[in-house]
Amino acid sequence: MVSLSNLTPEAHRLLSTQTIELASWAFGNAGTRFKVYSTPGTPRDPYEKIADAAQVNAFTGITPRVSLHIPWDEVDDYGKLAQFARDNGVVLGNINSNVFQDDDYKFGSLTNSDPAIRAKAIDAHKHCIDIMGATGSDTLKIWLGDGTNYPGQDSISGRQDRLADSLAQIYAYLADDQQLLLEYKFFEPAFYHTDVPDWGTALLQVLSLGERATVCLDTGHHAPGTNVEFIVVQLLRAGRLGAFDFNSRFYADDDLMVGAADPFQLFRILNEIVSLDALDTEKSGVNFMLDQCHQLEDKIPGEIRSALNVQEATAKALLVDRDALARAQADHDVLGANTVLMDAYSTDVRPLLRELREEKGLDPDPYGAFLRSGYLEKVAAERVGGQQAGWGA
Ligand code: LRH
Ligand code: MN
Ligand code: MN
Repeated sequence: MVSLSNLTPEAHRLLSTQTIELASWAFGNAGTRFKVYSTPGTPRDPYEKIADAAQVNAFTGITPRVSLHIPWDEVDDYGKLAQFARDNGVVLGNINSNVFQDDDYKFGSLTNSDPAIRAKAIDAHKHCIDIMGATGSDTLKIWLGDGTNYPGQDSISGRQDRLADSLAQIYAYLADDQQLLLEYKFFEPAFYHTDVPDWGTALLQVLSLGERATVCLDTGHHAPGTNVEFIVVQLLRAGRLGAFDFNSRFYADDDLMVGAADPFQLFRILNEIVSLDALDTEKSGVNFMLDQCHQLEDKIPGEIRSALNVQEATAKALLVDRDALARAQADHDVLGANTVLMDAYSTDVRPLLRELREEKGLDPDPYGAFLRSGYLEKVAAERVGGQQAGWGA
């Protein structure tokens, strides 16, 4: 049975300081275009979403930041919201812009050929940057629904030009200590072409902006069969992997719990992160976040389970015998190298993680401890008419 003593001191430090950001919208009701189911006790406003996110942190000890989506989380006083977060033991993280739910953006937002609509979309991002000033967030995260449904509908090249110009205006509005993340997705809501469909497009766009612009990799945003860890390596090598949106998928952008559909892929991703020394966010600048929707399962337990899945995959990646792997690779020992990876992946790291939590004064079983805490029953009684995530209706 492995224990903490099987980790090197550096691996122990990395595991014990690992953090994962949570998305506020994960705590709202979610569904598909067919139906949004409600969960008793669903948050009714951004304050309640933050309170729920804080529960995940209280029990796991590894999720101290909450990402907001604007305008889903629009409030009058962001300083007050940030203080509320701090009072609950967390801080506000990235600010995500939303320019995909307004009728004006039907034919595009930052890519729109209508100057007035494009200006409105740029202003929406400046508004997000103003909010960052008030919350103390340092990162603006942009995902666009922009694209076309039919060949010939618009000029693909003209849209790239307008996108580059819009992003440059937004980037120029950032303070020197703020940064921009551009997230790509291969399709949906657009079905013929999407304006930022892949890591190559996102990378080209951020490279022309400046050093404080990087790419966000959402694990659910690729065509089936894509080797996601290869993309991780490419972006890290270019110094432009800014963040992950973790989730898992069986078909398209399913937004299921990370590590549920393909725990081996999660391990392979974290293995590359560890091997390229990018786990320490302070040093590498890579922010790890969950971007999930909990349609059937309870949201707080779903987020706890997901955070633990990331932690388990990380512990396994940290257990990979790097010297043995390097030797096997140098010897072209195909099966030997693969065995080193599979040995780590097959290790049951749960005892080690229980020890780590005890070391931090946490309950070794965060999932069970939360269920026993009575919080779900309390909010179900207190909150009536919970909010939809703003997503998937
Ligand atoms: C787009 C996306 C993006 C949005 C979130 C709600 O599919 O992954 O990150 O902000 O979903
Ligand atoms: Mn995402
Ligand atoms: Mn998505």
